[in-house]
Amino acid sequence: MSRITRRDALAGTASLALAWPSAGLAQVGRPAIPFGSAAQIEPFRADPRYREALKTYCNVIVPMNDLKWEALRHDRSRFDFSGADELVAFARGNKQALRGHALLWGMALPPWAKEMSTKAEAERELISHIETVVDRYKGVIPTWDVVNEVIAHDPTLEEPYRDTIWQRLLGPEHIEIAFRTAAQIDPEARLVINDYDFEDTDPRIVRRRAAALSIIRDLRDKGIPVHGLGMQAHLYGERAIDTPGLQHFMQDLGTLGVDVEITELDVIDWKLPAVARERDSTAANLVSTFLNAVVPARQPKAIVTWGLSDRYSWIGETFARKDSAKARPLPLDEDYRPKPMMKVLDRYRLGTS
Ligand code: 9MR
Repeated sequence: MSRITRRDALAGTASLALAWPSAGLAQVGRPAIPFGSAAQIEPFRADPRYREALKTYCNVIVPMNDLKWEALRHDRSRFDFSGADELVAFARGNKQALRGHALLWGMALPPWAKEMSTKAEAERELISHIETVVDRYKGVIPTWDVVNEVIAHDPTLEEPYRDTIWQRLLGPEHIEIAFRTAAQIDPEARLVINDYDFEDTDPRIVRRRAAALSIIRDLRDKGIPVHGLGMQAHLYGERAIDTPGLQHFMQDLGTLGVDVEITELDVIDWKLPAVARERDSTAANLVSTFLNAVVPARQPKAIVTWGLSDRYSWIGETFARKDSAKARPLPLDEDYRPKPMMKVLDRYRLGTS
């Protein structure tokens, strides 16, 4: 499979996205942090206002689903890059940076991949998948979520890994294989371990932070390049942010020399009051508390929300409210009007204080 070239993407408009583009007007005191959103191919194709919002607010774009195995590998015998290529071309045309999500995940697999049955088969498929995908976007997608959600939901020190087909067939080595392969194909790429549930005070969350650190330390000890931890940050409206715990976590990541990125920010508002104004203000405060805990302790390489407008989000389906009110997890409302959450993000996006 050939590599995507400048010409393929969008004639003459894009510069190589090896570095983050300028993130806006930095003002004294607080530098701007590259801000962006995941982009879903269906509204991207159908809704011009969606595309406009991506252009207006983002300097980073993440194909939400189109780089997953389910999209790329529907047929075992050929890769389908059509959706990913469309989003990549859009980002490059607008001089936006890209993040790739995700080279390995236990979910969003095509049926044939769920049926793999031997170690050799899993290893062969994993390596050739990563080789093909990273090579195609080499020099174009500078940052990859190499592994997504490999930490157990409730890990122990003995059993930190999530039970997936990769873990069942390859054991913990699946993580090493993924990182090693990505690094071999694109030695310049920033390689990230991406996961959820790091933010609150629950003992399970404390164990998850410890598991992340131990997995990263283990990779580092083996000389495997891991550059960043992606914190998804699907924040629960009803849970309190653990500011000291997060600050400590940032320090520990710093000691390991690992950067942090916020990769899927949104607010799970299923248990918040129905009144939109109240919900929006609680969500904005939560995002503000979270960013205040993280950013001064370790400035993220990027802040990415999992969508921009409440019109399109996974939250309403996955976390259904008891009343029938629509979920309001994102910084723009259904009509693309900025909500209080966007004001909070503006401080980081634009570097204002
Ligand atoms: O938002 C994504 C949704 O549209 C997909 O159907 C789903 C399965 O591919 O994945 C969702 O995104 C997930 C992300 O890839 C990893 N972290 C959790 C996100 C929400 O489920």
